Amino acid sequence: MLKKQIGIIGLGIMGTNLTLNFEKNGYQISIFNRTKDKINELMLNYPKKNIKPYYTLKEFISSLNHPKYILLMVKSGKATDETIKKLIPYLKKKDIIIDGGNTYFKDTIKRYNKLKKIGIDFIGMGISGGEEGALNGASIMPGGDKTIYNKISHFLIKIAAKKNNRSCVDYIGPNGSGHYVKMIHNGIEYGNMQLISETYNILKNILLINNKKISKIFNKWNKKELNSYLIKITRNILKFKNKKNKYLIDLILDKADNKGTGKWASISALELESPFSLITEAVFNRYLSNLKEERKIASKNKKIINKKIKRIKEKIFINDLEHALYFGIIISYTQGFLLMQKASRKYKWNLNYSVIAKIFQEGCIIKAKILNKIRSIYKKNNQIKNLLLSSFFQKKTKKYQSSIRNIIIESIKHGIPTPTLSSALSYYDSYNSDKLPANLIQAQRDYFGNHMYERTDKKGKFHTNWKI
Ligand code: NBP
Repeated sequence: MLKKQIGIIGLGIMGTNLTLNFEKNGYQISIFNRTKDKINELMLNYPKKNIKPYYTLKEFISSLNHPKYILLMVKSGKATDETIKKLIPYLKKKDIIIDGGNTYFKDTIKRYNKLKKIGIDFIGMGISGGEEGALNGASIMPGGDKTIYNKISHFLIKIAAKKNNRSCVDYIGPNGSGHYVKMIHNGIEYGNMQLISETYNILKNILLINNKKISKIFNKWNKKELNSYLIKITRNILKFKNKKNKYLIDLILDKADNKGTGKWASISALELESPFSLITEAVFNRYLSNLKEERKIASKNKKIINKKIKRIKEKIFINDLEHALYFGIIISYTQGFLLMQKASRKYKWNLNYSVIAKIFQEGCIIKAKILNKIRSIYKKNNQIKNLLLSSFFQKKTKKYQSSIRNIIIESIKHGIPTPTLSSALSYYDSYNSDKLPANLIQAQRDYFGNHMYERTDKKGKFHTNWKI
């Protein structure tokens, strides 16, 4: 067997860049794509690389020795099913299919079970980092049988991003767990992006400061605890000017699309009954942003309050904003990791969260300094109930809570929306409350639906005839 031989199907941005990454690492690559154009384009651009193009699936498969390693980088969903169906007649037992697409984890579980029955091994593998990660080192989350992971780990380690000489790849767990973790990664990405966009909006519309200065503020923040890939690219975006010397950010329409992974994560949170309010708010706000025409009409009703905060307060306000953003980011990761904990129990995946935090530390969109802390907290105790119970985040949130309150109050006064910042604080306030008004909800449910209630003074379930 040629150990350094891999077949890649699907030559979109990701497939093409992963092909180049493998090649760079000494692998011989066979490539195939549904339509010929992408194969020709890749071969034209890189004629001297150790890449072998095939124009039929049969030739492509024949070029690989048994057991064959085949990486699918096609559009998730129907395209993945169709490709697997076409592959099966050419495969033998012990051949390995790796799905590197953004696949819904329940589809991965189904495919894993189906292929297992015919002896074909299947790995559902989340990949993050976009085209840059695919080319120079991605964050990789493989799920499936550990024995199969061990067979492919040698090449995953090579193409993964590196952090302090550690590869950002490791075995995640059985069947759909790799794609689940990638889905949560994307959920946290939605949360963090929305939080950052809210702080940008506050700087722009409360402090009325320009893009250049906002970029400098993000640059400063990026040197401290907020250091992350998303803060870095925000800094770069805000200072970017087009050929006409205009800030490009000001020419971009305020509508944000999505590819559905944030929605899947929120659906899973509802199914598993795990609080995921911040990330779901971020998903909802993408939908809200798309109601551009309605918002245009409705905005005529809103009284514009454009009173600039007094200059003397500006420094304190920016400091508060920095802390408020960090507070929000803490809650975004907290809710993401909590949901993974719930899913791990439900699907019996036995996830290791310090390993997951390690994988997120380089090559992916949510890489951030905070992950170092998260990693060490879970390393000490993989079963900690909530990151907010760790002494580090307990102290941080306690210290920064007055900042986030100030920011939200000022934003409300100015009519500036802070859906995720507010959600972060509400979650924190609820989680840190010994008493919530759920006693009243219990009573209401019992009143209209005879649902019974529990008491503080006695054990058991009780019903009251409230209407007399
Ligand atoms: P796309 O998601 O746009 O997928 C394009 C590839 O899917 C092309 O090779 C295309 O072939 C193939 N394809 C389609 Br579309 N329908 C097909 C079908 N019915 N049968 C066979 N092949 C079909 O490209 P991408 O952005 O490179 O993403 C690839 C995978 O990686 C996706 O699942 C994506 O969600 C995931 N991912 C993307 C990113 C990113 O940043 N872009 C990051 C992480 C993961 P064609 O050329 O013949 O149309």
